[in-house]
Amino acid sequence: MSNIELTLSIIKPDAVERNLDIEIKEMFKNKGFSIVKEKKIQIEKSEAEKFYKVHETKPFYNDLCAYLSSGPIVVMVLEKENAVLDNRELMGATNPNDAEEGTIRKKYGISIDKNSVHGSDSVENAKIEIDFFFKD
Ligand code: IDP
Ligand code: MG
Repeated sequence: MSNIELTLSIIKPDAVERNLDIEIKEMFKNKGFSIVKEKKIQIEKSEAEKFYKVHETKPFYNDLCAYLSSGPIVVMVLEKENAVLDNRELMGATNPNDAEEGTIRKKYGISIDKNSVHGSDSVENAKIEIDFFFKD
């Protein structure tokens, strides 16, 4: 049985700044993801605060929101069988030091905060996050 899903991916400012968006998009395509929507934008800190609201009680929340709004990002809707989990696997662990070989964060991540990509963590959150960026 097929289980085609959509998930939201963000190429974060540290990676866009280093012009890694083309390479990262190639990594998605090579793993069988289709990029069905895509835009390069810069968001306000207030928007980052809404996007990362689940983390509002964390000590790193303010820095995280300042960072996500600090420069251009590439926001994408990815489509694939089991897209949510497969994207999490391709991204690698939150801390690039813990990420497996062959993952995006191992290859390109600089630190736990500058870890190059965001990916939805559940089908439910993928819907919410896709609406957040692409509901017109
Ligand atoms: P995820 O991006 O792998 O889903 P989350 O736990 O949802 O990880 O955290 C969201 C983002 O917040 C991470 O990608 C990372 O940039 C940042 N972050 C998470 N934990 C820490 C931390 O302990 N210090 C600084 N930044 C953190
Ligand atoms: Mg997360």
